[in-house]
Amino acid sequence: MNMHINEAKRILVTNDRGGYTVPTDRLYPFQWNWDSAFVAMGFALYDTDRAYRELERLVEGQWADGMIPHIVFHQPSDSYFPGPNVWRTRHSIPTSGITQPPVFAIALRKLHEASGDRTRTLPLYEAALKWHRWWYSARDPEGTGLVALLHPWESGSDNSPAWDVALARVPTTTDTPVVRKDTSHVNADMRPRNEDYQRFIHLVDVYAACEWNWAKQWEKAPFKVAEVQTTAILLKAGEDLRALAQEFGLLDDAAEIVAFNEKSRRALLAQWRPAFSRFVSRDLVSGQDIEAPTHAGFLPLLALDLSADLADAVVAEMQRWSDGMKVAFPTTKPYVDSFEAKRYWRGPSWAIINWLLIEGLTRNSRADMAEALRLSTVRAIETEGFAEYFDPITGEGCGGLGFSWTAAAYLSLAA
Ligand code: 9WN
Repeated sequence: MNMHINEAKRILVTNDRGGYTVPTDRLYPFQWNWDSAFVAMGFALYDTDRAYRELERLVEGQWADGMIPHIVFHQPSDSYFPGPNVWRTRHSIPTSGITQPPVFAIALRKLHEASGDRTRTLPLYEAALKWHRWWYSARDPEGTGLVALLHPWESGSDNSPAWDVALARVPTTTDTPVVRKDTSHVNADMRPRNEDYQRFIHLVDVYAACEWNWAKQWEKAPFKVAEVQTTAILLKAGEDLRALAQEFGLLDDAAEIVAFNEKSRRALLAQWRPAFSRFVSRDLVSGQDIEAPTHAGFLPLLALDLSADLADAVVAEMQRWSDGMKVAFPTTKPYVDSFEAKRYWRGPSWAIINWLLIEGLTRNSRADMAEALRLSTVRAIETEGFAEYFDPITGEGCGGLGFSWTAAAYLSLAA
């Protein structure tokens, strides 16, 4: 058997903390939302019971309004900032107060197909539907079809150049002292800057002062971005949720989900910009398009069936970004001013983003590019190990090591 597969499984065992998986030891000592969804897809390939546990433990953190938080603090740890005392959310199990990309229902459908266990899928399906309803009410109160993020951490791509303009408006003052822990685990040059952290925590202070009431937050938010990557993931997850509703004979639910999906499909298509050959997000504070060239502009491939012309344009642009890279796919267009090959979401390649892009390329019948990206990802991991992410130019593994979602991506992509 491929020894890397054994190693990937071993990492998932090492990072197990009792039915849930931490992203990596010390740097991220809690349960993260979209990390767990990717991990569940990895487990679904060989241990469906453990995959269900991963999602069940995440749902323990779900709020009464339907939100599934981006972090569930199951057990205390002092190796991460900001912890529960900064979030001040007063949920029965301590959680953060913001969310993360809704990969959950994508994982749930794959898991259900692997297990056929309706009894175990159904409560998770209900949790997912509540969460999708939350997205469409709390994060799109005007019914545009694009859902908005109120914090860069909600994107999962924390310090992406996509947020530079919108985040610059957020003050650097904080009521909470910023006591970073990440830079004691990982080289500071690979992490967001101090100024970013001050703004991240300013936003947490603003929302804590709203007592985490979503309507108040919507009104007060100094950062509000209607985002194409999150909407694309929500739409794909919505398609999967609808398939489950249909299979379970829940026809009212299915009709409700179809309406969500149609709205988002139309809205995403309207964000296509031919001049850039990609989709763009919108800054809801300024009303402007976000033109920064990041990978998010290609993520709609995951959820849309593009016309041949559009797909050709997307693939040609993706190829231009990939040319000369040792490991595709760069999260920022190589060599523009904001590109930094090792700094987190400002250029590096991430196995989970590649995983989503591969699914999108396959859906849109671009098998050659999907295969090239798959091979590039698998090779990077086999050469450098299960790093958090990779320098696209040198291929070097960066950030945390023994990373759970890189292991899960490998299990799926190497198979
Ligand atoms: C904040 C756990 C998480 C990922 C995110 C990634 C990073 C956290 C941080 O780590 O974010 O949520 O403290 O840097 O950006 O995508 O879910 O792996």
